[in-house]
Amino acid sequence: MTGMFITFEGPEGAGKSTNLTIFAEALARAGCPALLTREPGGTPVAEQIRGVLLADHEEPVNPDAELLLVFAARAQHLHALIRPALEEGRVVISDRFTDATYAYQGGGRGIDPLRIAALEEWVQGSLRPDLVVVFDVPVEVGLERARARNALDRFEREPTAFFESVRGTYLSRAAADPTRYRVIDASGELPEVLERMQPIIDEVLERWRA
Ligand code: T5A
Repeated sequence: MTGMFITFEGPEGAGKSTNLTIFAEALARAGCPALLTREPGGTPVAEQIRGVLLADHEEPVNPDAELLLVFAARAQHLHALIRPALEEGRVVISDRFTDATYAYQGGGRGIDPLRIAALEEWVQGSLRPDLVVVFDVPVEVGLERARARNALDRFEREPTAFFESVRGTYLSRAAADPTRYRVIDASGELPEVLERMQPIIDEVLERWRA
């Protein structure tokens, strides 16, 4: 692998998608065009799995089924999009990746992280993001933003305790590996958040040029 793999993470409404676009525009202006993608999804087949994951169903979705669907989508995404792009030396930025599985299926649903780690090893081998940017926001602030934007999906209707656990998992994973994780306080107005993101843009450009 010769490219650079960056993921954007955080609880609902943290502003990942908004900031990802701005981040990528800044890289492109500096001559570093990145491939943008998202999870669940990123390829036609994986997007269909995303549809199943986010939709409402009359039948309750079993947490193990949810976990396996997430990794099925990821296997396809890695095979058809991420690995080929990294092999071409590209910078790939994904709106969510496996940290979201630890946060939502692990922290939120209570699945043993060792089971997630086993699937991570199976589907990804040794591939891990080079950089994980965690947008941190108090749960209520993020949910308020998500509510203001559109109708809530299956995950967004979970209770507050679920999202507290999601947030806590992100923060503890980031604290355990400061070389790969960067946490951004995403609670302020957009210009403030952008200012906090600038050192990370500079860092990525420096690593890319090296
Ligand atoms: N999931 C995903 C799992 O359970 N397991 C997994 O392994 C994976 C990969 C994906 C769902 O799938 C789950 C997690 C998710 O619930 P999604 O629709 O992609 O669903 O959900 P999110 O990734 O959470 O996307 P959101 O769009 O909800 O959140 P974002 O991207 O963090 O927020 P964004 O940028 O869309 O902003 C939300 C709103 O806030 C405004 C924006 O304009 C927008 O309206 N905003 C701000 N407002 C004020 N101040 C700021 N600083 C703002 N920043 C953004």
